[in-house]
Amino acid sequence: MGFSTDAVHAGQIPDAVTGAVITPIYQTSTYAQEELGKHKGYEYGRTHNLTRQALEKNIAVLEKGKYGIAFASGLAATQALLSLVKAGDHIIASNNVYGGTYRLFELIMKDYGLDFSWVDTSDLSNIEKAIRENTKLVFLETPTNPMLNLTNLKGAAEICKKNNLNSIVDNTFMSPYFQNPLTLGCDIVLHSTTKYINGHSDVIGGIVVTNDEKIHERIRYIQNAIGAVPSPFDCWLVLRSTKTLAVRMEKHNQNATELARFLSESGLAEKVYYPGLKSHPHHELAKKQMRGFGGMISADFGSVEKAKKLLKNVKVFTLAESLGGVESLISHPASMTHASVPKEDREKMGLTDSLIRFSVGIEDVEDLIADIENALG
Ligand code: P1T
Repeated sequence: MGFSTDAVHAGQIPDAVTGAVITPIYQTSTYAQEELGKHKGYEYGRTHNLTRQALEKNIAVLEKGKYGIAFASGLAATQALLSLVKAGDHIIASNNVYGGTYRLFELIMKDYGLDFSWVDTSDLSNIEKAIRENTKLVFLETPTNPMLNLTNLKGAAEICKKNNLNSIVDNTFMSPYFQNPLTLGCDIVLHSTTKYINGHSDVIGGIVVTNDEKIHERIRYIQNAIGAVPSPFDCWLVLRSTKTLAVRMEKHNQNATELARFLSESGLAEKVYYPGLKSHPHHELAKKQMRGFGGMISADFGSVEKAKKLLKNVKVFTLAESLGGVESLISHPASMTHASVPKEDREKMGLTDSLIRFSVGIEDVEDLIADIENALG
């Protein structure tokens, strides 16, 4: 089936009792058992929930994977993946990831005996050079948040296979509509469903997708044992949203393409980072491994004063953390999403104090362009 057909139908079984077309919200913490040891396969809400199962199946199909395991947030999903390694193991990670991922790895999990190397994975030789005896995982984010750098996933997956390492890809920025890392040979896909997959800025959630039975078994075990599960209502909201993922992503992509062109041609910004621009260093790779360029743009306005003026005066864009919703958001990564990253490391990758990140929504693009012009006017 095509993506949109799967988005609407995969994992959606009409309710057995009433025939309800939409999967019900099974808002229950436990299930009646007929007698000791005899039940319908549902024992306890943390372990089993049919609304959650429907969501997991739906997103697994969209990511071309066999198994989906849902979590209460993107970071809870990331944390669960670290249970694939143990104290003394080493992980290679993209040097520019979401600031919260950096904080979890570097400022929390390091204290539990894990070791991390942060490398620019857009150059595959950096991954090879960082491999040690005790390396177990390669954690990739592509395009990265907020610099929008790309990693060649096919090449990275080959290196991982050759060296017996598991590859994880945070695919949040592209959503399964524009990029499917499992089809490029990667082992695990991770999403913050808070972003494009839910798309309406009203849920915090995460999911892991894989084709590997052993990884699935381990992460499923962790989902229950640690218990960071999403609520049935949140699963239902996300399931409602995946049905329109394709149409939303098309519009995000179209609006961001126009806005990126405007920002770079108008001269309002000094540097514009968007994989769809020919000037982007990884534009050719973007055309190959993605089916669109997404809705995220970063731009350096050259001075903190100009950046602040823009953030203060926009009216259609909302100054807020997060991304991927139908409404356009604007943010200041250095002081907001990436404040945990040391300033020196931020600046090395171009994440300056005058960098602004745009999450381009699905409004009329003329209004978005006028909003930026007026704010700086
Ligand atoms: O917020 P949460 O659902 O826990 O997801 C964390 C996360 C993981 N991966 C990526 C690429 C992300 O962008 C995020 C969350 N990001 C933001 C809140 C933000 O404004 O960038």
